[in-house]
Amino acid sequence: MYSGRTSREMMDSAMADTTAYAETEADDEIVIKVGMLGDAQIGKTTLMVRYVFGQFDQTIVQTLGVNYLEKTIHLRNTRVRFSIWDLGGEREFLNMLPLVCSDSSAILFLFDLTRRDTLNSIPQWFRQARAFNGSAVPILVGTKYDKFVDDLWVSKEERYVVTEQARAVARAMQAPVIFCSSMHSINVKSIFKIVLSKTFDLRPNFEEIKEIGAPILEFNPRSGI
Ligand SMILES: Nc1nc2c(ncn2[C@@H]2O[C@H](COP(=O)(O)OP(=O)(O)O)[C@@H](O)[C@H]2O)c(=O)[nH]1
Ligand SMILES: [Mg+2]
Repeated sequence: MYSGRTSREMMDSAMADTTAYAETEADDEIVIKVGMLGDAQIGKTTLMVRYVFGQFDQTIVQTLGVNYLEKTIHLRNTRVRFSIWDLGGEREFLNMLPLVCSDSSAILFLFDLTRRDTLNSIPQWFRQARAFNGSAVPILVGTKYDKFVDDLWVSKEERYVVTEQARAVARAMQAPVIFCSSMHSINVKSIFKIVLSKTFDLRPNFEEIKEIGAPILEFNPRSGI
């Protein structure tokens, strides 16, 4: 279960497994640690559950501390094990930031597309994460795309403003930017494909999506300039 481990157990396993990007000799398995950061209630835990279990779970309880989940996929002849760490967004969990950030190959910086304040927080999350990990690939992820394109929640003008602001933040971080919906399963797998392509320096086998109002997927930080 995704919330079944105590932070003590996770701390122990983090210490035991100090290389996030480790190739085990017994089999061709590579472990890629992915950290997830962002304000509370933006859909971090929902996203990891959607990716790992393929379900949209509305009964997820607020993350107290850190959630940890794993998912193994196959890339050519290699097994790739994503080890995904999700930090509770409340400020009191900031002391666990090193646990999530250190040794991560990629860090997802998430914000809620329907709440500008959560995008405004990203530069601070980025600075804090960089203090513990200067080399992880950053990826900016806008959540709740289903709500973002609903006129009841977000006006057309607001969609334009948020998209342009997200691009500017992504450029400043030199990060790809992607909009997703865990509820409608839009771009969820693509996030982890971007993690793979950036980690292994592979050319992604899908096209960028740049049209305002579409589920944005821009993996070249300089695109859109
Ligand atoms: N409409 C919509 N709601 C979502 C989506 N993802 C998460 N939510 C809702 O947002 C709330 C917060 O989600 P949660 O995963 O607990 O956020 P966290 O605090 O960042 O881990 C919950 O009520 C979720 O059901 C999404 O893709 N679309
Ligand atoms: Mg959570």
